[in-house]
Amino acid sequence: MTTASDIEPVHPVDVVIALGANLGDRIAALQGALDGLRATPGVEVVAVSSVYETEPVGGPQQPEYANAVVLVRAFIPVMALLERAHAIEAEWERVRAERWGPRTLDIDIIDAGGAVSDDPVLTLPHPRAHERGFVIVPWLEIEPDATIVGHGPIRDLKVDTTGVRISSDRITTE
Ligand code: A4P
Ligand code: MG
Repeated sequence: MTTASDIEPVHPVDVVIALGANLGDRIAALQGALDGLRATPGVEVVAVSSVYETEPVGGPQQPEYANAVVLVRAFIPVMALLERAHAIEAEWERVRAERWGPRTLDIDIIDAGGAVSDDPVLTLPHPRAHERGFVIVPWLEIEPDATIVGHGPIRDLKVDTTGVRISSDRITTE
């Protein structure tokens, strides 16, 4: 098995992070995630997408999500960034009750400098990102020339974008 620690990419590494929330004050949770990432030593936020209002994909019947994508430059190991993401989720009292179920905050690492890992703790690129409009649409907005290892340019992906609508809500680094 290739683990994330085996193939830790050369630093600094550009990391694509997807944020999602569909319980409670969703925008406050997304903003809290962004603030938490910004406050992380060795992490610089490079770009932040608009917020998107998205229909839930998979799981039980659940409320609509607010989703956004953030690009960061990481001077720390990607595994450390994942641990930080879990800590930020915990601050928002994320309860892992049900896979694909509703959550106050979900922080997924989508891509880390093109690294490939099948470690279940940190799978890279994120194995479902290439088929998800709620990831690809916001990612395209901030990085139109991006590619996903094994899937090519994200602009060429045939993702279902119905149910992905830009929102007037904003999260910001200001
Ligand atoms: N893990 C492995 N690789 C990664 C990675 N690249 N990034 C591990 C983040 N975590 C990764 O995650 C389960 C385990 O995956 C963790 O222990 C972590 O180490 P989780 O966040 O507890 O579980 P989850 O999010 O419920 O599962 P999963 O498989 O990550 O779900 P998805 O695929 O993220 O789907 N619909 C809309 N419209 N918008 C959404 O945001 N999100 C989901 C969750 C479903 N439907 C959605 C949305
Ligand atoms: Mg997740």
